Amino acid sequence: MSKTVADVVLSRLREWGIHEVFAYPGDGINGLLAAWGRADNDPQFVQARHEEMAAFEAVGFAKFSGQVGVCAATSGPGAIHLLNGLYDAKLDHVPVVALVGQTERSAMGGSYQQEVDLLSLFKDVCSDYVQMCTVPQQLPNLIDRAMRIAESEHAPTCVIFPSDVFDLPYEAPEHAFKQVPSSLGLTEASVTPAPAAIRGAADILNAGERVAILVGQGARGCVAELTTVAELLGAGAAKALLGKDVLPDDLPWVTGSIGLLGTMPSYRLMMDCDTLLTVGSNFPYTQFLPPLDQARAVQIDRSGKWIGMRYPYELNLVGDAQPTLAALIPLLQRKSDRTWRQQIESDVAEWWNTVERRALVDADPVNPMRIVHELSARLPGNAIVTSDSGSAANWYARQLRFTDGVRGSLSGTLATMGPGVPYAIGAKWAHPDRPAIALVGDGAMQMNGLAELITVSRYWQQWDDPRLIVAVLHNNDLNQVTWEMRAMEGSPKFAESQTIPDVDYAEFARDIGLIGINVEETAQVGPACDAAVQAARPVVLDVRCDPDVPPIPPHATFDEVKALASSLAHGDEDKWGVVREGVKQKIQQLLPGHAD
Ligand SMILES: Cc1ncc(C[n+]2csc(CCOP(=O)(O)OP(=O)(O)O)c2C)c(N)n1
Ligand SMILES: [Mg+2]
Repeated sequence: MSKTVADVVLSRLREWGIHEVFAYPGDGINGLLAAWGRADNDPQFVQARHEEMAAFEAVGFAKFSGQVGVCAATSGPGAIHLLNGLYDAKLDHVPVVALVGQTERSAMGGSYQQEVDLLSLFKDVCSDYVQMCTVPQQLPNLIDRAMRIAESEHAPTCVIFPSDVFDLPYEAPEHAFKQVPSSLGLTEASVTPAPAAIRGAADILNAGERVAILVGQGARGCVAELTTVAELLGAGAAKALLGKDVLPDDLPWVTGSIGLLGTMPSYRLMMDCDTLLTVGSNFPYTQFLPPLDQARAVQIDRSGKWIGMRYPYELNLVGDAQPTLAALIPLLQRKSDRTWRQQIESDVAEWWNTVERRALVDADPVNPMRIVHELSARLPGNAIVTSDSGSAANWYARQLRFTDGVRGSLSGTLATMGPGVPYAIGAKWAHPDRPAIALVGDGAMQMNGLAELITVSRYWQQWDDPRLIVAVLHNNDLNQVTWEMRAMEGSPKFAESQTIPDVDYAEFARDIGLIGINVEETAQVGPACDAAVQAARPVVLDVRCDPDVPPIPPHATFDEVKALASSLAHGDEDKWGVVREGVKQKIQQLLPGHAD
């Protein structure tokens, strides 16, 4: 039998080094599925429960492997389900290729069943590249460009196939008019700014007395350079959420996360500095950067498209982080006055004490910080940690102490609920030999996580290291919303909206062949974490957490947190209604702008 278009789609993916496609079937891609069968499931068809989760798995795979993630879905509803995951890729700058079916060419434009205008649907999310394949000669170019653009632009791309096109006999493009032959691969490029621009940056940084560094995911792989820069400048470095695993937390000058989910030393670093160096970050919350007229600032970013926002930078240095920092280092003068650096290091040391004390505050039944704290203490050095959106993101940002080599991520920019478990699954395809740990709220479990545990139960035996731990923050509440309502609206919890049904997550795990551990009280937390990190199969830690522990903003002191926690610990709604004004004021005093 001659090759079909679908055979060539799969063989081209193989030539690109793709070993897995996160997918869900349907008749829009039946021709592709038939080819998959002929290809002996190479690349592996990884079956998600829902196309959104297939897309999240591709995003997680791409984030943790550094390679392009591929997902596939059928026409109409399948394509629509992909969208949120693809937006997650777009907003966090992650390379993902989506392969999507469409109704047959003969039906297109006929308002046919499951016919959706897919070019328009994907136009925004895959704005870097979305194309439809209508004749065989468009291949391999469409696949090649989708892969190359995803990789070089760090963006999602999409190729749409009317279902009958998959079954057409393949014909390669010829050496002829209006034919587009294509080629595989692309090499890595490295951008270094012009020497004069580096000199300009060095002058600004050398003139400062109190230098702050902000790192994001664009600074990945630069621990040595950043350490040297920080040492020379006597600086400290704060981390944007997606840059949490870019610098280890055991370096004494690393102040941890910044922003709403940030730490006290990061806040002070930014508020008190006179010079800012931002490397590979588009951290959005300007109010957590230095006051606008206070600091002279330099930004390093790989692309002119993303540089210069968020702060009035004096110099926007377009370049990759590593070669730019390497070129900068010889021009930096070591600051002899180390007072600023000493202050930062003492703030950081004090902060880690605060983190521990907060985690040890009694709560009813379990303080959510405690479970994250105990997991942090047991994190294998090669762990990959994911978090869902919700209160878990606060604890991910503040409580976890990453050592060098630990990877972690979450939906940083879209901040969507739902990717915690799928990201961890994607991580297991990126690194089957590493343990994955997901921090997930019970709302996110009910939205996506429970379903995707079924995917875990289907595949875990193929992973070299079978450990995938899902820590469920079981508070029967959409707690992040409840706290936002209290803090921002001064409103009590609206139970109709935020109270969620009680589910036994551990029992569900046990029912599908995983290990499920119910953690009902604080004394069980440590032993449960021990069991999870030693287990020989995936584990769900179902932790009954106190919804009255506030995911408090960064500059709160330990005593303030404790007072808040205990004033709320035993409150019912009526009592909350009575106390809420006082608590609201208290919280607002802790918000930025009231920081003094
Ligand atoms: C898809 C989506 N829907 C809604 C939201 C708004 N949102 C952010 S956090 C959150 C609550 C999360 O609740 P849960 O998963 O139980 O975590 P908790 O905060 O209770 O720990 C909601 C509804 C969102 N970010 N994404
Ligand atoms: Mg919850």
